[in-house]
Amino acid sequence: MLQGKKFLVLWTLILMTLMLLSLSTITIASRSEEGKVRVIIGLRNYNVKAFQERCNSCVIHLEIPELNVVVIEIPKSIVNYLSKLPFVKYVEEDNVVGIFEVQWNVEIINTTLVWSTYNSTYGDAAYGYNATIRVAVLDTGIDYQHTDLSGAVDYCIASLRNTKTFYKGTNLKNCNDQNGHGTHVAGIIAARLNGQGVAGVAPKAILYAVKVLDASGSGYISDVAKGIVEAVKGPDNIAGTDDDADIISMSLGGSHSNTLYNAVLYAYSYNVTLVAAAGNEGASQPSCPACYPEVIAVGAIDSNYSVPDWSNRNPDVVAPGVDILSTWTKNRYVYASGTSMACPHVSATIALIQALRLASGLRKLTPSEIRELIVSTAIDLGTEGYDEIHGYGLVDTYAATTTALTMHK
Ligand SMILES: [Ca+2]
Ligand SMILES: [Ca+2]
Ligand SMILES: [Ca+2]
Repeated sequence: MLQGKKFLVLWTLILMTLMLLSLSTITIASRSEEGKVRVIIGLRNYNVKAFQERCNSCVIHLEIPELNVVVIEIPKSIVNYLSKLPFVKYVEEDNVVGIFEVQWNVEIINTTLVWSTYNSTYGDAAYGYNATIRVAVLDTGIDYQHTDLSGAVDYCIASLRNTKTFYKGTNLKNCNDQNGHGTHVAGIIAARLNGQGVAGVAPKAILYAVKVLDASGSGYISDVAKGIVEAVKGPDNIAGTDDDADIISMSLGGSHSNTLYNAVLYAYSYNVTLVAAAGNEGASQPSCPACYPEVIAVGAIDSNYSVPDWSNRNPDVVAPGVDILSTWTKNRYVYASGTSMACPHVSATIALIQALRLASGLRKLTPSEIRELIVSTAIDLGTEGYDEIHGYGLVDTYAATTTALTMHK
């Protein structure tokens, strides 16, 4: 209260001085920002330069002489008083104009309907959280310090070109992202629903960062295979336990490899669902590991439901993959395109499915059940039924989760 009163007295003095248009300057002691509001002052018969001269210790955050406005921070209690001053045309709050946190890509697959429908009954499971559900992101690492990924990563597996660098543990620094790609993918899955930045499809899901690609975005097939095996085993190094990854999300691809396929089969045998990007070569078939029948292959669509030329044909399903806004290194947000962006939409959808299944007292679905569920609930696009451009269609998070809660009871 005292602080507030002091503010008021101080500011009244300042404003009275301004009213007198005295040539003396004003000194304002620096204070805590508490109780202050950022306002735009539209000036009348008085230019910005003059305002500045008479208030040279005012912290003017911005001035736009062409519009005769200045931006300053003042105690909320004097806004009304200020607006009545003769040289003030108007005072308005300088509100934050943000991007919409929930972007088109999350809306178009009906994810917000999942959140709003199931949150009241199943709590955080509606946002992809369950104590035992983990999505392993095999990529360039994850910027785990990004404010929009706060608490999203709880384990690191790094297998990068050299067995000496192999790491498995909770020191997330070893899985930090020097590229941005992995952080973008992680954000599409699990960026937090926190009123800022963007939101992922499963904004309370927990991730394992599995760094198998280097700063340039490439890595050996053996690193990917090792990453799959280690993600399956999880922190306790035993496959088939609660801490195993449940979903392995692979926004990467290349040619067929026996070793890679065996790693896929290993994961599949432990009921880990695998999802991969179809690839961006405009090829007639998905690249590998998306090429394997045990892996859900995801192609890209844009916001007009069109599949770009570069999205490899014959995917299982398609998901948003053109101009997707997501998290990036150094706390940034970046638009990116590729089947790499499409893949994590499906991975996150599966996290929602499994978390909701467990929350409702049902068992987790097996990879083959998940695949059947994802393709059968997809929104058919293009020619009726399966077609080589859209696969079975656009993944529908709401239809998939709703069906998941009624099947295999
Ligand atoms: Ca957010
Ligand atoms: Ca385990
Ligand atoms: Ca179709």
